[in-house]
Amino acid sequence: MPTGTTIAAISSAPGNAPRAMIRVSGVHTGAIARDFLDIPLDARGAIHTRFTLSAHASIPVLVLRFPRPNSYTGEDTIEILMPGGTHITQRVLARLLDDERITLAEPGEFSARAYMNGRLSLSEAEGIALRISALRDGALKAADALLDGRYGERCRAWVDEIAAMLALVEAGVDFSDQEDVIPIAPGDLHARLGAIIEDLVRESGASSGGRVVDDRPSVVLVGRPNAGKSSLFNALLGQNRAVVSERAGTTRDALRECLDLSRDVPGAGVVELIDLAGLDEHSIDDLDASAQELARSILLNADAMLWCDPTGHFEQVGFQMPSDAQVIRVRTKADLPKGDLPNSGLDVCAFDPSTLGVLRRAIADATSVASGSGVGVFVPRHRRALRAAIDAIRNARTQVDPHASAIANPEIIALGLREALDALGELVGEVSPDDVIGRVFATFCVGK
Ligand SMILES: Nc1nc2c(ncn2[C@@H]2O[C@H](COP(=O)(O)OP(=O)(O)OP(=O)(O)O)[C@@H](O)[C@H]2O)c(=O)[nH]1
Ligand SMILES: [Mg+2]
Repeated sequence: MPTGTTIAAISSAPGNAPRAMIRVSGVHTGAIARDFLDIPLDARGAIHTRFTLSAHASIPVLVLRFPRPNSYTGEDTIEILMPGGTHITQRVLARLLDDERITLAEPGEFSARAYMNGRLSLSEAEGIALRISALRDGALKAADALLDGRYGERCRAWVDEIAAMLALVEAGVDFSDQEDVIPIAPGDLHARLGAIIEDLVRESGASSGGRVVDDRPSVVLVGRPNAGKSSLFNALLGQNRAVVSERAGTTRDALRECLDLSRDVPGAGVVELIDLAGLDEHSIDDLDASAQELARSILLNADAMLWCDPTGHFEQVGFQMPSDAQVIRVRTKADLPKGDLPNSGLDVCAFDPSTLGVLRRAIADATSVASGSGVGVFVPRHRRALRAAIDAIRNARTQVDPHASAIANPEIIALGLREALDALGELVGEVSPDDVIGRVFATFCVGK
C-alpha cells in the first residue's frame, strides 16, 4: 500500500441519508482542498464552503480539516460532508477521482495508513473490522475491548511477565559457572509459567472440554437420509465434492473440506465442514449401519451442527445431540412448498446461492462462540498467536523440574519463551509481517 498517494472514498454508509461523507487523505490533500474547495488546510476545524462540480454547478459542503499528524490516518485529511443522496456523492467522488493526484481507496486503506503511521495498533484495527461486522452482543463487546486497547494491555502484561522470566532464565545461562547464583528457582519458574499458561488458555477458550483451541472448528451436516445434506455441502463449498442422488443412503463416508467464511464475514475464519451419512432409526443394510455409526461418532465431537430437515419440523430422530455443540436449524429444499407446521429453521435452497449468505453468517457466529470466550478467539490471527504462545510456553515448562535445585536446560527454556514472545508480539503490534497486515485490512470496507 503506497502512502505517497492521496486516496479518497465515500466513508458514510451506502444508500440515501441526510448527510454523506467523503474522506480524502494523503500528501496532496492540502492542494485538493485549495483547488476544489478554495480553502487552506492550515488548521484543524470545520469550514462551510462549496464544492465545484462543474463550471456552472456547485454544492454547499461542510469540510472538516485535519492537518497531519492529527487525523485518523496521521496524514493530511479532509472530510467533506454533503447532502446525502447517492447521486450527489457519486458525482463528487467521480470529480475527485478525475484528478490524477487522487486514487480510490482500497478496502481498509484509511485504517491501514493509520496503522502505518502509528495512529492505530493492529488490534485496534481489528476491533474496527469486528465492529463493522459484529452481529452479536458478544462480538460487539469484543470489538470494544480491542478498540479501547484493554486487550492490548492484557497482552502487554503477558509479554512483560514472559520477558521478565526470560531475563531471569538467561541470567542463569550467563552465571551457569557460578553455582551460588540462582536468579530464579525452578519451583518458582514452573509455577509462574503455569499461571501464564492458565491465563492464555482461559483467554483462548481452550480449556473447555480439555480441547486445545483448534484453528478450525468442525461443522457437521446432520439429518435424515435424503435431507439434502450433500447438496448443501457442495453448494457451500462451491464445488461438486460429494455425490448427490435421490436415493436415500447415498453418503457413506465422512467428507471433510475447509470452508473459508472470511469472504462473507469479515474477521471470520476457516471451518472444517463435514458431510455425513443420513441418520435414521433404522438402517438399510450393514454398510448403512456402519456409515451411520461413523456419522454419530463424528457428530459427538462437532463444534457446530447444521441440522438439515426439508420439512422444517426438526424431530430428533436417530441421533443424540452433542451437549456443547451449537445447533443451526436449516430447512433444506426451501424452494419446495412447506407444510402447515411452523418452520423454525433458516430457509436454504442448495440451488439458490442467494440463500446461503445467511447460513454462512450463522456458521461464523456459531463457531466463534463454540471455540472460546475471550476476545482473542474472535479474530483468527489472535487465536493462532495465542495458541502458538501456549504451545511454546508448555514446551518450555516441560524442561523445568520444579523439585530440582537448578534449571537444567536454560537455553531450551529461553528459546521457548522467546518463541512465545514473538507470537504475542504480533498481537501487541510489534512484530507484524506484511502479509498479516494485508489480511487484516482486506476485511475492511472501502472508506474505513
Ligand atoms: N428441490 C430441491 N431438491 C434438492 C435440494 N437439495 C437437494 N435436493 C435433492 O434431494 C435429493 C437428495 O440430495 P442429497 O444432497 O444427496 O441428500 P443427502 O441428505 O446428502 O442424502 P444422504 O446422503 O442419502 O443422506 C437429491 O435428488 C437432490 O437433488 C434443494 O435445495 N431443492
Ligand atoms: Mg449425502
